[in-house]
Amino acid sequence: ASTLKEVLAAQIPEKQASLLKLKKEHGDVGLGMVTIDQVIGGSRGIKTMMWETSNLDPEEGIRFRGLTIPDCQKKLPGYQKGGEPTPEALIWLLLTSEVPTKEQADMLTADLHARSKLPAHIEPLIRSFPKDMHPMTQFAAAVAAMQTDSKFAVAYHTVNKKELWQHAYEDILNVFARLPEIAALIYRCRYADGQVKKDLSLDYSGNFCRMLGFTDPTFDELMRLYMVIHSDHEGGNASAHATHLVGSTLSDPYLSYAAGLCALAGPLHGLANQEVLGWILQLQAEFKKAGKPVNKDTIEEFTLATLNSGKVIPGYGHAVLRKTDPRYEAQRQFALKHLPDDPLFHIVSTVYEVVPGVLTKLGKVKNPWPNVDAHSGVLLCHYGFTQHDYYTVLFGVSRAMGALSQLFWDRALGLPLERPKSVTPEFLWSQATKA
Ligand code: NMX
Ligand code: MLT
Repeated sequence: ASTLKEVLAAQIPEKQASLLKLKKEHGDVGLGMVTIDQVIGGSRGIKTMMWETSNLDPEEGIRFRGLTIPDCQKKLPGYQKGGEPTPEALIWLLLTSEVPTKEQADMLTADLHARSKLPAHIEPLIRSFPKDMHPMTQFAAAVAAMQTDSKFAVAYHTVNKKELWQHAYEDILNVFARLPEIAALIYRCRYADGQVKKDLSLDYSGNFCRMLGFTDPTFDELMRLYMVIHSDHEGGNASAHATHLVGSTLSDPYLSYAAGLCALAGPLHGLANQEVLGWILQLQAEFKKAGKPVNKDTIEEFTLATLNSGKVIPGYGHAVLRKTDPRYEAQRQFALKHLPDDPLFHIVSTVYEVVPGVLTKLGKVKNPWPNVDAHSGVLLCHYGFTQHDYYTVLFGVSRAMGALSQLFWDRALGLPLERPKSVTPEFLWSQATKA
């Protein structure tokens, strides 16, 4: 079988030619007008970036290279027959747009394991961080610090720019390979004995779970599903966009993804992963103290109290989606299969029955339905992974697959520096009064 790099090398000339033709022959075709509301309102809906690894439909949700999550579960090879797809298989799909064979996915597992050794200064750096530094701060700092190893940064000064993609490829695969150990070190130093034990006889996720200290094979399956569904969400989400933007300056993949992680650490984005579980635990603790039952009425009261205190309900709403996130549904199916009687799962399900109605009544929330973050914490908790201030790091290990697969194509296609035009409020007023 051809290696991943050989498959990609063979695809590049045709894709470069196609993009050139599109730009040359159709470059002046308009894609819709931009309103003042969109300029003030976080660029919602403006089509401003090309992203090929995935696409998000407001009603249907995400497709990775055209495949829905259930399609991926059916078509991508798993670690075990009939099990969840592996992240390695998804990386192959995201990069090449081809469904890999089991042999190809295994070849990539071996390649990632072979690349996984951290630069010597990374472990002491992580051990030196203050124990109370947020895990996402540690993660972003450690990924940026790995930049000493960047082949792309060196090649920028030494090779023809047409060859840069080869060096981007090396860095990107090295980032994929090393993120799990960095993440595991952060976890083990903060919450355990600081020791990380690898098992390279396993796949990428299985080995990650062992390094974190988890040994249950069902938890390995959960991690495979978790990583696949969190990998990519088209280009406009803040972490993918930040990676793409920084990468467009020809900053290397390490620094580009460190920027993506900084964006992911915000509570309106990936930090919602931790916020949801915090909210549910707070709900549980308050009800226990007040001797209240957990039911639809009490959850509605708690939801209203959160809103009245000027806070958002974490895990609900979305900038693009207008229906329940299929990533939520995939996790719900996992819960129904593996932990149907878990008390926290019951709370999550009751929250799902209550919150959309409450948010709809506010009259301003465009999407009252749950997003990916509304479910993940409860699944992790079930397997004893209770440290919720760490959860976004798992999201960060996963999001690299999408953001960096696209970054590969950004460099292979020679996309330019991203530099949109900003305008002043005076300009907007002048346009408003002209209209
Ligand atoms: N709880 C309370 N208010 C909300 C919520 C929510 N879950 N979602 C939206 N709103 C409010 C929003 O704050 C805004 O209010 P205001 O005009 O007073 O500023 C109004 O509804 C309109 O917002 P939308 O246009 O519906 O949403 P927008 O596209 O601006 O933001 C989110 C999308 C995801 C930032 C927003 O829904 C939110 O804050 N959700 C909670 C946090 C969350 O779960 N984030 C994770 C997203 C997924 N991820 O992993 O990144
Ligand atoms: C994501 O996975 O990035 C989130 O759902 C946020 C988004 O798509 O904007």
